Amino acid sequence: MGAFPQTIHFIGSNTPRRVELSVRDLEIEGEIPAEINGAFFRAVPDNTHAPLFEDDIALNADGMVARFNFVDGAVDFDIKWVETERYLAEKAARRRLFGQYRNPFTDDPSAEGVDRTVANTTPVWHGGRLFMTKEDGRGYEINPHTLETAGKWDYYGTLKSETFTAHPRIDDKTGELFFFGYEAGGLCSDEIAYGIADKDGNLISEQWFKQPYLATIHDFVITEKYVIWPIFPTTADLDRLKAGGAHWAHQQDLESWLAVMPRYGKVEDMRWIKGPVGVSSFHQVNAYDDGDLVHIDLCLTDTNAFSFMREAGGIHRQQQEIQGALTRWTIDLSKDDPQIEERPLGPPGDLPRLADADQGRPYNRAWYLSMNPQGGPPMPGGPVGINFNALMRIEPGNGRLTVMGVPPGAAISEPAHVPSADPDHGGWLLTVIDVPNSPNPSDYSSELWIVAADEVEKGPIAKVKTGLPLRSQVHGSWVSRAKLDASKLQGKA
Ligand code: V55
Ligand code: FE
Repeated sequence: MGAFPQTIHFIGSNTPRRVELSVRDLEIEGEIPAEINGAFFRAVPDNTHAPLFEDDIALNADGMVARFNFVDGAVDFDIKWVETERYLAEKAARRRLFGQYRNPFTDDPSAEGVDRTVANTTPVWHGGRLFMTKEDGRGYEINPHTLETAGKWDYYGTLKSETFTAHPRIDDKTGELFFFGYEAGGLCSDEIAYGIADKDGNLISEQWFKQPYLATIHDFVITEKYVIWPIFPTTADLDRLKAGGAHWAHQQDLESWLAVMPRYGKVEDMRWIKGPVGVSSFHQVNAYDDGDLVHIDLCLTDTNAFSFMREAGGIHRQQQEIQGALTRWTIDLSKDDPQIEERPLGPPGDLPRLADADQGRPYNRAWYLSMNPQGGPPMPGGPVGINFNALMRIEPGNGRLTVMGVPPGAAISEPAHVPSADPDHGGWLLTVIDVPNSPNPSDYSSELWIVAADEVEKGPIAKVKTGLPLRSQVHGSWVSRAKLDASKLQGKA
């Protein structure tokens, strides 16, 4: 096997770790609240083999599924590869066969026809099943007890879309899962599929529509009445792919769009609202409707946050120069020609977390990650290549902001939220913190911090120490013990 490149995609918390393991009874500092009973699943891109290209990126790494399992105040840790078609083909070949991120024209000829998706982005729990998702393919079902891969998920053969977003939205009240897939008809298809699965995990509708240009659509939002796709001008081009180029290039001169329709409506009733030029957002916090008004809260930046997507579009800007804000877009659907009204809600940042019960409804708190320049130089690693070092709690109604920092040089990853049954308690956040051991950026120890969700400024109430340097996650999900006990796939943890 070749050597790993020494770029931001392979150093710091992106250092390939490549180990499947199980550790029982992790060291705990403090006490785990009894209500934290269930599993925190994490999607972790890692590398089974060194890449074919020196400029390979973390988003192109193979999916691992990790689990912190909370049982009677103890915590066990496990991590396992997702056995995708791609993983199995490379395992058999004992080498890397797949080339650049989302470019099959750069693959070894022996990989032709093998599904390229890596299931490395979000663990999704719905209808009693766990899925590992990546937006360029369908999800893979994982046994939540053994972490073994059960196979690709197609809703009992009924799904038509070839892709499934890593950001479906679940309405906590109805239990329905709303999802989409872009490039739904295959590589560089301009079709978007919009689907709804009922609370039991059966596909009840799937409709297709076309997007205005071939954009990456990473996330979307629901409200009680509507479904909305924010579409930003980072576009794909089949000829560029055939020439061995990048899948995505940001276009700074192109307008953004909002596609809005009644969530149980027909795609023929889609309304298209033009948005600002050149902006980008990978994650939206939430949205809700209020009469004819719809509010959409986004982690917005003035250009694409991923350097490789900017550079493919000829945009050369340092990561630190990128401007942004947690932003509210409001539209008035009673108007014939609604315009986007924009106002800032909070400092720049990304990887937002919402309490499940607040999805698509008026809400008074959310959490996200940001960068505190006083925290020292950031640890390299994470999906973008530079880690966050602060956890923010925001009250979007009044702008109240509280912050939790981390030790100097440490990295923080997206928190999961564990609700409390006590209506006067805001629940807890679980977040992995990578704490440096030495000036070598690959030398750190990963800890899971437990934080009172409404008192982040007080810091952790408990720390679970893995004693290991874990590779950066992308997204994570909390699943309660009751849901795990009732899962469709069973097996010994
Ligand atoms: C993102 C993550 C991806 C991807 C495309 O966070 C976008 C954004 C982990 O994979 O393939
Ligand atoms: Fe994401």
